[in-house]
Amino acid sequence: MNLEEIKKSAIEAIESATIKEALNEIKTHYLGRNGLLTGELKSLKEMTMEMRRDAGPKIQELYAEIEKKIEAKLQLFSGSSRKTDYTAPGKKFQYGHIHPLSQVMEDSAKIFRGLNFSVISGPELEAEYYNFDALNIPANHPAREMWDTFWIKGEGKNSKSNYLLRTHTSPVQVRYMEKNSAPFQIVVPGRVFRYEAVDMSHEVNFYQLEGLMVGENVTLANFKYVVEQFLKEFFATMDKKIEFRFRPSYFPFVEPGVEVDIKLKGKWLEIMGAGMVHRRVFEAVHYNPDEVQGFAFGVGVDRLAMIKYGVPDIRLFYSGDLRFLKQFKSS
Ligand code: FA5
Repeated sequence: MNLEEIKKSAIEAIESATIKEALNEIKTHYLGRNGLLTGELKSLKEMTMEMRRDAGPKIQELYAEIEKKIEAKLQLFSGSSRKTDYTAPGKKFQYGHIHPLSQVMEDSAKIFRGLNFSVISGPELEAEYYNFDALNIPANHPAREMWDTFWIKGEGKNSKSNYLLRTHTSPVQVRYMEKNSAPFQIVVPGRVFRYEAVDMSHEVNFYQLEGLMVGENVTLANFKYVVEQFLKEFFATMDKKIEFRFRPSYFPFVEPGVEVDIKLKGKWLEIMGAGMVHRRVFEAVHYNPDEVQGFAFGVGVDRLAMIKYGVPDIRLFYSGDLRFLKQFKSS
């Protein structure tokens, strides 16, 4: 092999090496004690002075060039003692997926959009005024006990500057009506907080979807239609027909008030509170209760998800357990 050939084959070998070990082998092959170039260097001894003067620097130059190229490439592999084969197929990237509760909120919002509702949001850190007072739940009223509250430290001067973690999405009704006039129909998906004991159907942190439709002639019959449409569409993928019932109930911000239950494995599970907006709420937002009327509802998103996916315990949604969450991958 002449020098040109050695150079060509050495460079090709270096360029195609993909692991550190291959480079070390190349180094031995060309520059090692019995290497090709080392052999060339040794052969100088047998040459005449004149030939040596010509060939010597060329061999040394090539020796240095190859050494430099090997070192440069070795640098690329430094830092990892693992044998890395850069030609091996890559590891499959694990894509995450949407959390079942987010999915249920998105699905629900989509159904309501289809029913001509707008999707609105409101703050999780809420003023006492919006969470309670404006919803006809004055301070010291026993109805406040319906919602065990996480209060924020620091006394505000009044209920507008006294803060809490909202116990329901209903305060957004007031916030929306303060800024917009009827007629309208909105839904408000969001996170709510309650200072209560956790069990299989109660969490301290959960999600609700509020609905509010106000106009001149909106009635409870309209609510019944909307809720039926929603439940039918939401549970359309379930093989069994879902059964639900309306039950009279009490919430200070509606009159009359109802609760909606869904039958699950022979048992009724409460999924939402609802009713016709109370005139005091309209008065708080300076609407004329003799000119408008409407319905409101607040549905438990976690409960909807539990029913749809057959999840027996609400705590599973917040467990962060991948064995649980991965089951919702294609949903
Ligand atoms: C309310 O929060 C009212 N704001 C609902 C409402 C809105 C009534 C508009 C009238 C008009 P309630 O506390 O019942 O009501 O909660 C509503 C739904 O949230 C319940 O039906 C249930 O599905 C769900 N829910 C309540 N507490 C919890 C909890 N701790 N964990 C999970 N879901 C809950």
